[in-house]
Amino acid sequence: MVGFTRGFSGRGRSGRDPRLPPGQYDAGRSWPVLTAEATPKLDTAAWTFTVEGLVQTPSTWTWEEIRALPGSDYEGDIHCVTTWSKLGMTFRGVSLDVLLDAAVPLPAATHVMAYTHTGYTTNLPLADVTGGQAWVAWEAEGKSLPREHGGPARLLVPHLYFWKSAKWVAGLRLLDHDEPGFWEQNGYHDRGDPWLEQRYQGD
Ligand SMILES: Nc1nc2c(c(=O)[nH]1)N[C@H]1C(S)=C(S)[C@@H](COP(=O)(O)O)O[C@H]1N2
Ligand SMILES: [Mo]
Repeated sequence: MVGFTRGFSGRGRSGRDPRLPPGQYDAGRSWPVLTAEATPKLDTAAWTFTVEGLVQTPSTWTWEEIRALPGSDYEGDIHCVTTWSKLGMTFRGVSLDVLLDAAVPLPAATHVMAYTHTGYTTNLPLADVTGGQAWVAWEAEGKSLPREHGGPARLLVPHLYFWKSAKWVAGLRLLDHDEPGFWEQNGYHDRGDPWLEQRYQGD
């Protein structure tokens, strides 16, 4: 007479949370900080976000302007290549769809290089940052994004490993080809799908 409630715990038969991609563990309440550069102190009065490169209308938003755009939420999980995941996170920001719709990608655009106010970069196929899959996020867990987690705003691309979610994001450059960003030049996988365990080049 035991075992009937197992399915209600949200765990798989193995006891593993089915939201965890292969090779990942649940970090629980802790949210590790992973930063290659020094954490900047960015003033929102001088902060901007730009969409440029292969677009019809290169566009820059100030902090006030981007905050005035229609916001949306992400509720779900994030996965770091160093094997921690955090389940059931909440972020708020603006969908990249809204920003890209304003700038209008040219037909030749296939990839984006996300760049930051600190010099960190990461590359993504345009198809991974459209269709409701990516945000410029300024809130996490109902609070302003902490500085060490990329505040005032970071990129959020939660279906890929978290190194793609550039902290202190400053803009997107649309390209007609792929180009490796900071970690991609240093051995990380070009795309980084956690469900396919695309951790390193060659995975
Ligand atoms: N600017 C910048 N963004 C970055 C990084 C970084 O070093 N610099 N690290 C990436 C990596 S490897 C991860 S796992 C996440 C970590 O975000 P967190 O510190 O908020 O957990 O940010 C990503 N974005
Ligand atoms: Mo990471």
